[in-house]
Formats: sequence, C-alpha cells, structure tokens
Amino acid sequence: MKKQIILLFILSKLTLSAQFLPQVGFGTNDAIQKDDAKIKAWATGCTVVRGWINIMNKSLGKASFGTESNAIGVAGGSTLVSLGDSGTAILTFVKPIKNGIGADFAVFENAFLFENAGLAFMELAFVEVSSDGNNYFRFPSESNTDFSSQLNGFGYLDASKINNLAGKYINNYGTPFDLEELKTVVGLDVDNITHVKIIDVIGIVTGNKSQKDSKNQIINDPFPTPFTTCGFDLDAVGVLNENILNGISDFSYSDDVKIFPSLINKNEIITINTKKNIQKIEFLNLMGFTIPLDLLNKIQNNYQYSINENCTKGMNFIKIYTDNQIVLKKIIIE
Ligand SMILES: [Ca+2]
Ligand SMILES: [Ca+2]
Repeated sequence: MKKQIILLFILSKLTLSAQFLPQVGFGTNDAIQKDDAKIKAWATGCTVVRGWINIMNKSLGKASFGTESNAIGVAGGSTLVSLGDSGTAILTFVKPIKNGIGADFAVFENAFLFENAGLAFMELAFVEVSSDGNNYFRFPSESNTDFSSQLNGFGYLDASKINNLAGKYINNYGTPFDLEELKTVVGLDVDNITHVKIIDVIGIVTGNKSQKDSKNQIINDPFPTPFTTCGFDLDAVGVLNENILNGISDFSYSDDVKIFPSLINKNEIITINTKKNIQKIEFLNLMGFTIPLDLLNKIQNNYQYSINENCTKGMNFIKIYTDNQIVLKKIIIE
C-alpha cells in the first residue's frame, strides 16, 4: 500500500511538472518553423569557443565538428557547429534585435524525435543577450526533467518539461525567446540587442560541474556524449523583430578604421587603415551572406584584401573584427 501511494505521488508529480509547451507534432507549441515569414533576418557573424568532448575527462580534447560559418544564415539542419561541454557561440546581426510583439528571435538546433512519444534526442543550451557586446544577461530557464539519475549520451527529453533553453524543439523548428522577459534588467537595452550568446548546458547531474536552471533545479541533459559532435549543435539564429532604425549606420561609424576605395571592382584590392589589430574581415551583403576575405598584405597600419569573384555586386559591407569591436563599412562593387 505504502509503495502504491508513493508511486501515485511520483506519477502525479511527473504530470504536474509537464507544464510547458510540448514537442512539435504533439500539441500546441510556439516553435518557429525555419520558413516562417515572421523571420526577418539571420545571424551574420558567429564566434565559437569550443567546449570539451567530456568535461570530466579533458584528455579527450574538445568538440571539433562543423565551423563557425555553419551557424550563419538560414536554418537547414545539415550544416551545424558543435559546441562541446560548456562551449559557447556568440552570434551577431546586421541590425539589432528589438523587443517587438511576442518572440523576438529563435535558436535552431538539430534535435530529432524518438519514436512516437513526443520525446526527442536534444542537447540544451542557456541563452544570453547583450546590447553592448560586454555585459550578457541570461533568459530565466526551467528544466523539470527528473535529475535523480543521469540521462546517458543517448537519452531522450520531454519538451513539455523545458522552458527557455535552446534545443527544446526538433530540427528545422527554432526555440523562441521573448525579450519582454528581460525588459526590466538594468544594463540591457532590449530594443538594441547586438549579441546573442548560446552556452551548452553540460548536463551532468552530480558533482561541481552540474548546472542549474533559474529555479535552482539541476538540468539533466545527455551526458557524457564523447564524440567530436558533442554538446549543443548550433544550426542558426533567426530574428523575428529587428530594430530597423539602428544597426548599419551606427556600426559604420568608426573614425579609427578607414577603408578605401569605397567604390571597387571585383579582383581589385581594398585597403583598411587602422592602428587597431584586425583579427579578420568578412564581405557581407544585404541578404546576410558572408565570405571571409584573406589578408594579402600588411604594411604598417594598412591591411590589404582582395575582393574575390564570389562577392556580389552593388552595395555591400566589409565587416572588420578588431580586438574589441566589430566595424561595418559600406562598399560598392561595380
Ligand atoms: Ca518581444
Ligand atoms: Ca550538453
């Protein structure tokens, strides 16, 4: 009898804890399909700091699958970048994200369904935003998945127990985030979000590497996943609400980075003059399509790059990454 009561108690607790929207295909949900017309833009820049294949056994090294460019542009499942245990990705955009009606951006992972129970193999990530590129603020997350025993590397999760963690929905369906939830945060301008940071949830349920949601519950996520593809597999970040008044014109203004000529033909050379250290530059068109450009020459403060065949004609941008700033400069290709 006692056993039955305990079982009933556990069952009712499990039912109560399934309080969030279910997986795509298993009832009303708020997933953003990748072709949804509400998506106005996609991330145009991505910087990844890889995490470990197994944070408890660092001799295995770090995740290595995919490249940063795989997280740029439209969602589509086949091109991904794996973050590894506790790995991070920072996404940037041509125009800042603003707090409009409903969800403001969506994060796409490659989770897939397990049989027919609404469960899916997914890997989760915390999501943070910044309006200055320095100070990041985390969305309050909840994971009601039981954490009394570790989900192994092939474990399945129930989306209805998860809220505000990226990776909740299956591939081609983004997990939405609404900046309204962060509008009272001091130091954050929710109408001018320039950076979105994705942080792999390690997922281990015991020891000092376990991580908690904003309700102080340990997050159970498949662990270990000892492959080069381990950790959160970032596919894309789509923007639903853009701040069309800000962005390009603001970014373009930087007196200490000069570019010439601003009118150029393909296969000609552009020069960027700056005292700053340039880490890399990319060609960027208005559709958010980017091409990394190779440094040909550096003479004192002049960095020279060739505009290659793949660069599109018309008005475009050169995105310049310095040590502490990203600068966009307009160029016209004839
Ligand atoms: Ca909103
Ligand atoms: Ca993980």
